[in-house]
Amino acid sequence: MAAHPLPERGDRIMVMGVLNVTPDSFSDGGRYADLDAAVAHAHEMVAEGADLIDVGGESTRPGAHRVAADEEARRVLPVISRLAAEGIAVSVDTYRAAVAELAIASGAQVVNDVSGGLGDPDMARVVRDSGCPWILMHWRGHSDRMAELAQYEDVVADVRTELSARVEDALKAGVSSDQLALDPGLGFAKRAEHNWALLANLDALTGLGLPVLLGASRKSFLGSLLTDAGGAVRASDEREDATTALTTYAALKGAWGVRVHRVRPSVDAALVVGAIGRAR
Ligand code: PMM
Repeated sequence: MAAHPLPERGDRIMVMGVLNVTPDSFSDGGRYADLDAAVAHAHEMVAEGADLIDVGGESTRPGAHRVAADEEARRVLPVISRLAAEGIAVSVDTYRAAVAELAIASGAQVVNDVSGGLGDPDMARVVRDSGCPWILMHWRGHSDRMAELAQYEDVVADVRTELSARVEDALKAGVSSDQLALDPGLGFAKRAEHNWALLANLDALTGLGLPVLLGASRKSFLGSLLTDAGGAVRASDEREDATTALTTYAALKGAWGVRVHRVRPSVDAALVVGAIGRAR
């Protein structure tokens, strides 16, 4: 099938709304496990301007339990089928080729792969055969090993080199460069200082010439920045303003899009940066 690139808009960067259909995701876990509730939440995000709904069935939160592929499919496929039938653009957040293949058959238009292709050797074939866009996130291993894998010589250079290798592998497997996008994988085998360094040097990734997605929404490096007077880490649903600040930054730095839990503030921020850019 012919490759089709990631969608873009002329007025602002893209905003991907997170729809975790898992009982244990760290920020919205359990709330959208029920099909109707999940679909209703997707509608809310679309009404607020989401361009893409990212449906995931396995939490990637540090220390989260992995689920079997059939359980992951059982969680995501009904939601994807319903949303796709209603004309809503969907990405599937999975590193499993079998789940991605079923999701694409159910109407998913994008594969959001937190393993950058490392999690399943068959993913490149599925992506190549479908022609759909493939977001390659920087990843070093599953959640249970993330802390020990957060060792870098130079985090910016290392992430750039490792993501470039993922791109090479994809191209060798016959995937078209038009299909690819990159993501630094904030919080995945990265301590707070690694995330800040990657953000400060985002040009190192955008300079690779592929669309870049940032997933900073509500992550713990924001919680530890925003400690209150007593030193307590800010709760995940109170990290929205910081998330919006990073959407503004992503838009200014030329990212393709952001992956967020609350859509409207990021859409607003993206529109503001877009309007300033057009007035130049
Ligand atoms: N983060 C999470 C899940 N999927 N996908 C991409 N491309 N980038 C990310 O940063 C990313 C992701 C984990 O966050 P969640 O548990 O809040 O969904």
